[in-house]
Amino acid sequence: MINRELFDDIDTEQPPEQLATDFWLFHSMALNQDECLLKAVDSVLQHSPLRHMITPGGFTMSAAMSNCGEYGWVTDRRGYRYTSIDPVSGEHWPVMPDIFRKLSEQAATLAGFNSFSPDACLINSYQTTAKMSLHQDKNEADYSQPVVSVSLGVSAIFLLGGMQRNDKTQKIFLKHGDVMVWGGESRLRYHGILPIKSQYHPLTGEKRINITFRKAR
Ligand code: MD3
Ligand code: FE
Repeated sequence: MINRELFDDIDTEQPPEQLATDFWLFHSMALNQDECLLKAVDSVLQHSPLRHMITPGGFTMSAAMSNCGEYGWVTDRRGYRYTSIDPVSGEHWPVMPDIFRKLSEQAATLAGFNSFSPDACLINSYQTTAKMSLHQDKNEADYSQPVVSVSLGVSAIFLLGGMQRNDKTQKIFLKHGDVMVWGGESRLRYHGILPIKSQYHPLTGEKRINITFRKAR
C-alpha cells in the first residue's frame, strides 16, 4: 500500500502548471479537503442520483452524471441543455454545497479570473472503461466565464486539444485532488477523457469523480 501522506507532501510542492494560454492545473489543490468534498458529493447524489444520460444521437453516456446548483447540464434525445429542474427527481437540483463554491472560486481567482460565481455544477462518475469523447463545452451563455474542474478518486488521462476537432492533442495525467481552470483563449478547446483503467482509490473504490463548475446563464 502506498504511503499516502508521503506522496501528499511531494504533490503539494508541485507548482501550478500552465498547460496552455488561460489553462491552469493546480496539482493536489483539493487534497486536504478530499473527504469533505466526497461527503458533499454523496449528499447531492442522495437527492439527485447518478444516471446515464442519452445523447441526441441516441448513445448512452458511459459516465454517470448528476448536478447541483441553480442549473444542471442534461442531455436526452432532444439535445444538450441546462435545466433548473432535475428530470429524474422532478425537483430543483440540490443547492451547491458551500465547500464546492468556495473551492471553485478560489481556483478561478488563482488563475486570474476574479469574479467567477458558478451557477451550475456537474458531477461525473467514471467506472473502469468509462470515457468522454473529444468535445467542446459550449452550452453556456458567456464564454468569457472560465470553467473549473476537480478530480477525485482514480486517475485519468485527459486529452487537451485545440480549437478544431482535428488539432493535435496532448495527454495530461489527472490525479486525485487536482484542480484545473480554463477560460479565455482556451475556453472552447476540444477535450476528452480516455477510457479509465482498472485502479483502486481508498476513498472512491474503482471510480473517478469529476466535479465541473460553470456559469451557465
Ligand atoms: C475544457 N468533463 O463534463 S473536465 C465535461 O473529467 C468534461 O469529467 C471531463 O469535459 C471530466 O464537459 C473533463 C476537465 C477539462 C479538461 C480539459 C479541457 C475541461 C476542459 C480543455 C478545454 C476545455
Ligand atoms: Fe467538457
